Amino acid sequence: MSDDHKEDPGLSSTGLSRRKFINTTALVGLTLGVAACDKTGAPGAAGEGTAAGAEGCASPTEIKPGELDTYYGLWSGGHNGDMRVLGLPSGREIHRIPCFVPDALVGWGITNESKAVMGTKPDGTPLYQVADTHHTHASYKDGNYDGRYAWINDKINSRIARIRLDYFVCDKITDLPNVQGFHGIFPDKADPVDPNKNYTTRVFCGGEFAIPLPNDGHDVNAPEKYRSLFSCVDAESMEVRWQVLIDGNCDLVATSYDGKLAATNQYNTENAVHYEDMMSAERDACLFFNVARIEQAVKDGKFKTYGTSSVPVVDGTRDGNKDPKTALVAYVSVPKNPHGVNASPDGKYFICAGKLSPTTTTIELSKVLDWFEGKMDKLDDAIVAEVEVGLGPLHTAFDGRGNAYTTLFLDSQVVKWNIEKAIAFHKGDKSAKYVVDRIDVHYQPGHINASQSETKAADGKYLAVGCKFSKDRFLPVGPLHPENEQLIDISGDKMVLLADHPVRGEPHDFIIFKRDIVTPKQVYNLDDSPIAVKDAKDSGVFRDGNKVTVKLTSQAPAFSLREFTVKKGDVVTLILTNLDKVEDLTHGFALPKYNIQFVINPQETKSVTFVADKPGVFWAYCSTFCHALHLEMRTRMIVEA
Ligand code: CUK
Ligand code: CUA
Ligand code: CA
Repeated sequence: MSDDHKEDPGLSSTGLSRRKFINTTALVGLTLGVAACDKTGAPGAAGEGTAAGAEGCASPTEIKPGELDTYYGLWSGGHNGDMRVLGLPSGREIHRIPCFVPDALVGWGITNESKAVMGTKPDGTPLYQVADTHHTHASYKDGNYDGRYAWINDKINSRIARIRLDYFVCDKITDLPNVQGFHGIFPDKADPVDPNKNYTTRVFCGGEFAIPLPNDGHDVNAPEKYRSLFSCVDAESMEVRWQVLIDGNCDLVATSYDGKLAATNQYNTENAVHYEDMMSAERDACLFFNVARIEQAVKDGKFKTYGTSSVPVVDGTRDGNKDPKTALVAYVSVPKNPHGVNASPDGKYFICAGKLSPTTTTIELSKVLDWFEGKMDKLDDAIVAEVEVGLGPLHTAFDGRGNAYTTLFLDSQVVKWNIEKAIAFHKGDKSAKYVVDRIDVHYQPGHINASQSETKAADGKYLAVGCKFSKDRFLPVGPLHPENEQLIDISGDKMVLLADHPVRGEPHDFIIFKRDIVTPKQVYNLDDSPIAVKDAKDSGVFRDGNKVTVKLTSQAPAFSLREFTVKKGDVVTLILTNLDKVEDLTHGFALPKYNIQFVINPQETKSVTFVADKPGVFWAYCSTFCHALHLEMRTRMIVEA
């Protein structure tokens, strides 16, 4: 967009040009920032105002040495296949949780325990070396996060990982059958029929690419027969409960607060295989899944299975779902290649961004339910607003005060708009100024999320924006640029840009929640592992034919065995328990020439299995600085020829 003034439908300012508008924003930020300057740096803490950094006032994103951030951010780790944990507002990266891809620090993909989660090839190496994580969301209770779990998708291999938020580790990975390009993911927030289950028990997963079902080599040249599925995974067992066969495809996923509806936006209503055909229709769809009806259909045996998968697949196609009273799926029409579907924190609306249309579409959930019950004839009457917001709208966040914040990829902006005013405008009140503010971001934003945005506790303080291009914002480092995560203060009427954070590509999505939602454990329990070596006296070399178990403990600054001897060709399983109980007293175990390195946290047990195929002396050493005698902390593996 140029700086020239264009008639902006619903712009609440008094017709300011873009240039003036930006200057005004900056000024407001500056003046209010001074007024609101306080020691904690929390926006709005000193009153109404924003907390933009200003002279003589600490930046609100600055966390002084020794102080802690007030929010956690869970960031998708993109191509590293991990989840990153940030502290906000500082933006400091505190931790990375490996999931789908091996990790050299902790030995993910090296230890038997991590390989059991990741899955292995017949030769015992991890199943995959690559991943592409996009979306991460956490478990709910009473409409807010409950700190139990988070989930993350791998788009490349259609796998879903669960992270335990007590230890901040990945504990399960499930492959989705019949699906390629698993993209959107969202946990449910309640059960549609059991009011006692006001917490997450399901995770919904959208399949983006259509494939032949089963994908076993038949119909490869008949793309009109390719299909996409929407999947439901059990939050506890992580087993796939059911799938829905649909027309078109799935992109992002959202869930209602009452547990009755899950939705996916769909950009390929055309069922096309080439991009130009995927954008041939003027409107695509947002699909609503009636969760209770789908589960009843599964109970009633109204499903199919495909190939070797035993997961029940119900019919959610347009043809099979024409009668609202029995329909499992509703297809609401939304403009051209929509991207993103997000649930407003008041529980009333889902918002679909237009992507190829400069609009956002607001769908009222009670009306979708009315349609399912036969109380409303035209499903598209559930659309209560479809308003212009700018070019390339992708994702939407909320402040809990009735405002939505949508990224505009093409305009490189975030637009703040008021949902009820957009509804009034859509109804015909052309004086309803629904656009509240715009801010330039750097550059081409994709995902956006506000603190607590996707919960009933949306607090409207911080907004993070994942900018796909950083261009000139950081020191140049060659051709591969970092991405730019920007932090915006949304506590006032005007958005104020607070900080740029470079981030390794490509996170896509993230969530931000108050730090008291989780209470991470910092020391394991010895009983967490069934194979723990609970006492140094239990250490030793135990032989069963050519299978050898080496039991070892660590306690700074020594391993329990000073050396251990095996024979060339032995299949060695080494079990190591860290008996240190002190917080932060982690040891490492590195074994030269055997490709082994992993860390063991206080009271944690890990194991590795390898063939002792190289005779000689191998100094296994502690690879994590733990003690003044850390360098001396070694054991000697002797492999006899
Ligand atoms: S998609 Cu990346 S910007 Cu995978 Cu969530 Cu929209
Ligand atoms: Cu133990 Cu370093
Ligand atoms: Ca389309």
